[in-house]
Amino acid sequence: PSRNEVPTDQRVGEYDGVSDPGLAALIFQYGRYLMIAGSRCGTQAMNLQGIWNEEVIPPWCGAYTVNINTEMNYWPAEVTNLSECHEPFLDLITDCAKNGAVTARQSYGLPGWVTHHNVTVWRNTDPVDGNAQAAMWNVAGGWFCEHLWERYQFTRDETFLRERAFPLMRGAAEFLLAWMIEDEEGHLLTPVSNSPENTFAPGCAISMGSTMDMAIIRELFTNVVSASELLDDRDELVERIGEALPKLLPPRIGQHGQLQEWFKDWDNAEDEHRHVSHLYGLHPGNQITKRGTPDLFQAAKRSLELRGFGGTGWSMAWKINFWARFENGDNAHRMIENMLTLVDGSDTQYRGGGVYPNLFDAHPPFQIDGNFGATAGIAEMLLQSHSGEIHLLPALPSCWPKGKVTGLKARGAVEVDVEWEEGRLKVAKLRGDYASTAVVRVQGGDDTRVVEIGAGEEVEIK
Ligand code: FUC
Repeated sequence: PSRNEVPTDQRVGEYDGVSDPGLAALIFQYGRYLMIAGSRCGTQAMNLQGIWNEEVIPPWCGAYTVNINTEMNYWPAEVTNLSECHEPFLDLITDCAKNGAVTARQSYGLPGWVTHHNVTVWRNTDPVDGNAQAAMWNVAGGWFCEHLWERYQFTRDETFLRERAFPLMRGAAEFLLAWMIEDEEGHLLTPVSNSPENTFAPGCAISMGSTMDMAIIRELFTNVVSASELLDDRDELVERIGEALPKLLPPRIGQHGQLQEWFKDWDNAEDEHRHVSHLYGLHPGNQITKRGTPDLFQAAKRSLELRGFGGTGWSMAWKINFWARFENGDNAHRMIENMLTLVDGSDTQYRGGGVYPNLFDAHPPFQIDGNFGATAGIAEMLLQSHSGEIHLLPALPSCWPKGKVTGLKARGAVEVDVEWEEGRLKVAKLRGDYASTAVVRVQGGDDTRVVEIGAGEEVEIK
């Protein structure tokens, strides 16, 4: 019988990549289905369990954990062409900027707005009680702004950028600029931070300038300057943000050849922590790329190798995305395979991640973010556009020799169809509502070609 007739739990149990590529396609479409079902204009943004929560007090109180989980929920929104489903999260960001301005003023005596690692339906932006390795993390506003900027990148909606995104981006940057201090070498860095939920020694999580903090700030400041140029809207604050950029503490390579996670080279080579925050510049960011920053790229890869191929459900989903950015389709697929580990529906204790028999992501317990992370990761294996070019099939695994995908979205507001055979691109179609010039790379090749796409036209690449 066709694999589609086999019960899902059995398919998951038997998944080896080769004999049932349709299950990966199903996982991909399932994430889109969940997004359409769970996040529409006027609804709440999806939290840890989304609309599928069935408990009065769900795990982690059904919060928005914004040091990874909420953003991961929305990774597939733009790239899988569901931009309108992004709206509830963009609304949440807008609300947080209001409350976050009060938190910035009252808790820090600083301008702009701030959000910490946990938000609820009431949009509280202050740190929660409990342990500092989660709570003392105040760069969420920066990560939020990545979603605003990306929304513009994928849609080219300049009104959105001008009226909604830019004022929030500017305010988030204003807080972070005021929050940073200068070290003895003249670098600007965050004075107190963590690397979400990890520790560098037993009980020790707080230091200055963690790599993730600095990556988020560098990205935000870069995007504020770009947006201000695009909109021709510069002022004294934007000038100061631009001047701060070259002074930000840069990413560094540590003793294990890894991308250093902390201010000092405290990284433990045995550390398999589920968070891989120091690789923010690789994904979802775009500061670390194969061709732009080859040394940091190698170091980031070393870091990921050290973290291993396991983790909670969402952690494995993140690793699909990372390996896709490393243009390593087989390792990306290995993460899909690891994620497709069947977890008993009655199991709510953390014992290694996977999926439940209905394909819901299992942290465990149930958390919906891993589903969205997997969908985004699969998209990232087939199409990337974070480094100024449209890269077709950047991380195709050897077990998917033949296939096609239609209607993915690339930055620049270009819609992309791709078809491949015998592991090679057969044909791609690019189209958009706006005229654009795209630099196109195919399957990690050395050459790129420049393609002119007329407004409303479709261009074929063979
Ligand atoms: C963060 C993660 C946990 C879990 C929780 C909801 O604290 O580190 O693994 O996903 O959020």
